[in-house]
Amino acid sequence: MTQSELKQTAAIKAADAVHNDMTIGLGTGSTVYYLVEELGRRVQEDKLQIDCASTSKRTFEQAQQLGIRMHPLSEMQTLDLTIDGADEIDAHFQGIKGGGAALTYEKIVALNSKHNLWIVDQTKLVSQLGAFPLPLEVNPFGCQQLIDRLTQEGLHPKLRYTQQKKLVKTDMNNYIVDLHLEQIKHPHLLADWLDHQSGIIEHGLFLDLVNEVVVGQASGPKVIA
Ligand code: ABF
Repeated sequence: MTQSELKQTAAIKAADAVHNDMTIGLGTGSTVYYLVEELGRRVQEDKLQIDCASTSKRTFEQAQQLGIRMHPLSEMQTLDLTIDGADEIDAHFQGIKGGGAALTYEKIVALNSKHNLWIVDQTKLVSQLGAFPLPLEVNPFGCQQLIDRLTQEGLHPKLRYTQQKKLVKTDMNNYIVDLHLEQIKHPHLLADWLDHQSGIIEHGLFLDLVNEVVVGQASGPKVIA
């Protein structure tokens, strides 16, 4: 099976956790794309009744076009369930997210959800976090000074650009800086340091947040809780 097919199997399996009258947080990324497609099908064909909030404009637009009832997060109570993707997940269910430049809204939605479920293909499962560059959403104001400070700390920061060599902008029009760390031995210590750096709006360490992971694999999707 291709990586896309593995993602799709995980997404369709995760859709089974969505039932009538639930409030759902919809994540961002190519795996979640398949989830939204499947939920849209169930809304249209099976008359699934759900109310959703999104972690990005692109997910909001995709879901709305499929007839899924979408709301601003601020109009919702704590969400019953949020389903999102991830870039890395270790054995302790700690994760890195933000490859899709939506990490700030993703963390806000995750923190306002009773249950968080991640859908991934098996390549996302790692023994130690850090091979995937750790995304930071940063304020454009003073960004270069922040990058210089991160460099002095030995964190190997790089501004993220598109393939067309344009600066990546988040839905809030901020920049993304990726930390090329190779390995993160103490994610909680790093997260705490990053949380106290002016100019960093959010980091991609999602720690002690996810409750359940659905992994797309050739032998069929596997639920890990
Ligand atoms: C999003 O899902 C991001 O946090 C993460 O980068 C992405 C995973 O990418 P994909 O599902 O496209 O592999 O939540």
